[in-house]
This record gives sequence, structure tokens and C-alpha cells, in this order.
Amino acid sequence: MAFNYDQYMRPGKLPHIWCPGCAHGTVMKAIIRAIDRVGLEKDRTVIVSGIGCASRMPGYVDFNTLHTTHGRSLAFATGVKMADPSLNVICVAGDGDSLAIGGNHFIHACRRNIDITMIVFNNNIYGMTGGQFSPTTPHGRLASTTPYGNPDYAFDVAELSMGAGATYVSRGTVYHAVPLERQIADGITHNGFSVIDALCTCPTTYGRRNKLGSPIDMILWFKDNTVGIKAAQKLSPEEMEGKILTGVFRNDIKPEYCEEYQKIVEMAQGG
Ligand SMILES: Cc1ncc(C[n+]2csc(CCOP(=O)(O)OP(=O)(O)O)c2C)c(N)n1
Ligand code: SF4
Repeated sequence: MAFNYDQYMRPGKLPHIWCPGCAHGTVMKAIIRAIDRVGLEKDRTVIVSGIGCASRMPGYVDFNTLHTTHGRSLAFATGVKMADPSLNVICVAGDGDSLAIGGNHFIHACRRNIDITMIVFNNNIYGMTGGQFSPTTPHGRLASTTPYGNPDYAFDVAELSMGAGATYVSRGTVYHAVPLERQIADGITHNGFSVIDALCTCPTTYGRRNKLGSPIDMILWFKDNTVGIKAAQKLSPEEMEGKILTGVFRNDIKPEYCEEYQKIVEMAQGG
């Protein structure tokens, strides 16, 4: 039987206002299926976003949701989690929201290992504000702020997360929607800070400007240009040239921040 998304949607907020062909809906659906897969209770689940097209997502889904200021989803989410560590807290954010204006919150959440699941809707651009380059816009690509090509080099979200200390780190794509769902589910059940780099597409402000074809072409690009981490082990450096690695890069056990903090509270109270 087809998956029933309706049970998780707010009908009054639909239809959504993402552009036709935008892949943000595919990531949203993977998140919903992941939540269903691990059996989270709606009333015990909080989804937090900042600002951006990706950050519209909590408006559409029927959980406890917080739509906060640009780049600040993790700051609000940290407050929620600290106030009640028994809640399931999920952050959704664009690459600009999480890694540019929110970059400082991002690295510190990674190093704290707080039990929050961060899903980066990585479409390589600032979609909502008309296509300025972001920290994941590849070198040489066009954006409204880089009309002659981006001189910067992009962050690898997974490498950055691991370097900063995140204990679950993976990368999926909207072409590989089922593995993406599985990674999000694993991130939710992981007791620590999880980062899922969800490669998605903005055909409107990024694809058109860079002549990347139709929305479907952009999604199919992931099929031909990504390699799973296990398959990559059998490929030569030449075969890996230009390919993006997907899969689970790290899944480590480390003390979780709220649990450690509670021990300090007990010590301070003479326990
Ligand atoms: C403090 C502040 N600075 C700038 C903005 C303008 N702004 C809104 S969304 C956005 C970028 C969104 O890009 P991204 O996070 O990559 O998400 P996308 O829209 O691509 O999903 C910016 C710069 C703002 N709302 N608040
Ligand atoms: S501007 Fe881009 S990211 Fe925003 S809704 Fe349109 S296609 Fe999606």
C-alpha cells in the first residue's frame, strides 16, 4: 500500500509554495517516512528550521514545529533539547542557513554531540533570496553574486561535520530517496549529533543559471555522479574523479551532551 503522508501533513498549509520541480519536497517526504519508520510520536517530536526555502518545511508537517530566524535553527533546537531531553529534536536547514550564517552554531553543535538530527537541504545555492552563492556552491559555478564564476571552493559538509566532531555523518541524494530515508532514520535513533547532507536541487535559481537542464535532469545527475562509499573502495582514483561520495561516513558512540550536563547538575546539587 502506498505510504500515507496525509497523517503527517497540515492540510491548511497546503498546497506548498515550493517551485515546480524543486526537490525540497522529496527530502521532506524522506524525513516523514524516516519518522514513521522509527515510530516517533508526533507530540514528542519537534522540527526546527531557520529561514529559506528548505526552512518552510516545518510549516507543512504536523509535529511541534519552530520556524526561527535565519541560521539559528540549531540554537533554538539546543534550547528545546536542553529544556526537555526526552523530546526528539530534528533541524532542517538549507546550506546557506546551516553553513553560512549558521556555520558557527553548526560546528559547535557538532563538537557538543547534543542529540539533535540536522538535515542539510543542500541545493548549492541561496534559493529563497534569488540565487546568491552559498558555502556549497561549487568552484566556478554561476550565482547572482558570482556572475563570472564562483572563486571560492565549496565545503564538503560531511568532512566539515566530522572535523567538528559530529558522531553520525552521512550523505544521500534525492535520486536515492530510500537510502536517504534510511540515513535520516539512523540519524534520529543515534544518541548524539547527526548530520545528514541531503543533496537536492534548486532548478529555479541555480539550475537555470548554470544550464543544468530540466528538474529531472538535475535529479538524474546524482545517479551518474555519485558513488556509494562501499562501491568507491573498488574504484581507481581516475574512476572516482569528479564523483561525489554517498553513504554513512561515521557512526560513533560518544557521551551525549544533555546526559553529561545532567551529571554536572547533580554534582552541583551535591548528588
Ligand atoms: C539575518 C538575515 N540575513 C539574511 C536573510 C535573508 N535570507 C533569507 S533566506 C536566505 C538564504 C537561504 O538559503 P539556504 O539556507 O541555502 O536555503 P534555500 O532557500 O536554498 O532552501 C537569506 C540570505 C534573513 N532572512 N535574515
Ligand atoms: S527557489 Fe529553488 S529552492 Fe526555492 S522553492 Fe524554488 S526551486 Fe526550490
